Amino acid sequence: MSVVHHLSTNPADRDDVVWEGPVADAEAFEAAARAARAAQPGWAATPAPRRGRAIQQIGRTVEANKEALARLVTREIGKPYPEALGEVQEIVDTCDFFLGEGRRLYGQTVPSEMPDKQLFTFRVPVGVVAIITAGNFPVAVPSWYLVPALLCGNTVVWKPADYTPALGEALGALFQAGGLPEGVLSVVQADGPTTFAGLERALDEGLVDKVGFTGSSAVGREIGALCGRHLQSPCLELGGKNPMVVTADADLDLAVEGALFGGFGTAGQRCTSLGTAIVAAEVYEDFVARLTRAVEAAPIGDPMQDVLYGPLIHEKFLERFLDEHLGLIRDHHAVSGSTGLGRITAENPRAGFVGDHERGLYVHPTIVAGVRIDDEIANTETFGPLVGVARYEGFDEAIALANGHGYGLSSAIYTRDATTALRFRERVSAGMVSVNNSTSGAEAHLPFGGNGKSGNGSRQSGIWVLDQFTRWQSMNWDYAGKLQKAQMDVADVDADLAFRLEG
Ligand code: UN1
Repeated sequence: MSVVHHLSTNPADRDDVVWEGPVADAEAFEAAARAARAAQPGWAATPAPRRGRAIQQIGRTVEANKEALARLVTREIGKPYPEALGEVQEIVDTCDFFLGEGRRLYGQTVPSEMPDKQLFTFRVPVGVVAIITAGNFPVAVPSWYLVPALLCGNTVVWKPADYTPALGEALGALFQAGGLPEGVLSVVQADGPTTFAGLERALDEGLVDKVGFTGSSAVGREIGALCGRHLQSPCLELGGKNPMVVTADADLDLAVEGALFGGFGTAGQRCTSLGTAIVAAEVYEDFVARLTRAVEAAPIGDPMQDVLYGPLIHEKFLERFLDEHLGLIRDHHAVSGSTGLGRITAENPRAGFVGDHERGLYVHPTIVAGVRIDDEIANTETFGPLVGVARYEGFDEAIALANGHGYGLSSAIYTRDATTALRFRERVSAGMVSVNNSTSGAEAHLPFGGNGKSGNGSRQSGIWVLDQFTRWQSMNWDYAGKLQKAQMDVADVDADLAFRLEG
């Protein structure tokens, strides 16, 4: 049998090999799920405060390795170093939140409708959890799953993105060093189709009880269908086409700053990245001109230097950006923001580029103005440094543009009017709404997730994710010493329903 190898290279320096090693086949994935199944009862029997203590130690271990892990994030996916530090901080924040949950993980006591009887609820672990994550947040987003899943008493098989194997190994090692018992978490390096086949086998064998997936809507649909056949509802965090509405009364400087970071930060490769800026006709020209100036002036290049964004994460994102997303630009659009379009090369240079563009996967930032509601570009997630700008006349049109694509992850409105902000909150289909802030940069303890093509309604982070990784069990305890029948042996209240007030 030939052994398949993963190879990851630095997208800012293609000669720098970051990781090379054998990858798992479908049997190996299934075996990991079997080992997780064997370890699960022991971990579930570990008192929750002790599991919380393990989460605390993991948080401290990650914190002690913050710079090293952030450097590896920059090296393996080209995320600018300050953002990479933020990404690692997000793991620490997640651990900080959940370490205390080990001493809460509350159930309830509930009154019974009968005497001498008491009702209770308990959170119980789901069992074995399979987590499959994307590489744009190669360590923070996995921690959103791993930390609460482990805290709740589940064991986990985690498949990192196939283009971030070094980070998968590193995060797995940090969790292990933080004191997890053997077999509680295993990291499986595999490609997508192999993982899918392995997952299918594990589900058939009854070895997996819950799936968490962050990635494209297309793959999410497949995973949702597979899990549905096994009567499971996965936690799905999928794509976005995140709108930002700019009203006529908005602070335009603030809106431009938000569009610059939301649209071009992380080279537009967040699921929360800005898709289309939807701008009131009165300020449309002004907004496009200001955003163009800001994007033209933004430093782009070597992610270890002070830049707005570095390379695209991997060849597959580069190819898709060049071949598919830029191909959505039409004659009625106006393109601006750089000294070229597409890949940055010697023949197609970017003025002010920081570092050596020849070594990496760099593309020009692209503003596409004149976007209309029926344009493909208004309805397609363009994972990369590309922002559409559409003009609107009335609020209804702004809402139609904001919701029309069928995604519903993040959204933003820039306005000085509180009523407009609240109306937007009410009518936008997104699971997350920013007011006078960009679409990206959600804090680690608010519910994170989307609707429509962005997910199946699951939410991560904070207390809300506990419902993904535990199931409610209810208990009733009758100490009357005789059988009391619910709904039947219940005393009624005498009331005079014919009673009316005088006059
Ligand atoms: C993602 O791109 O999958 O809200 C997650 C944000 C980040 C997380 C993005 N905290 O932009």
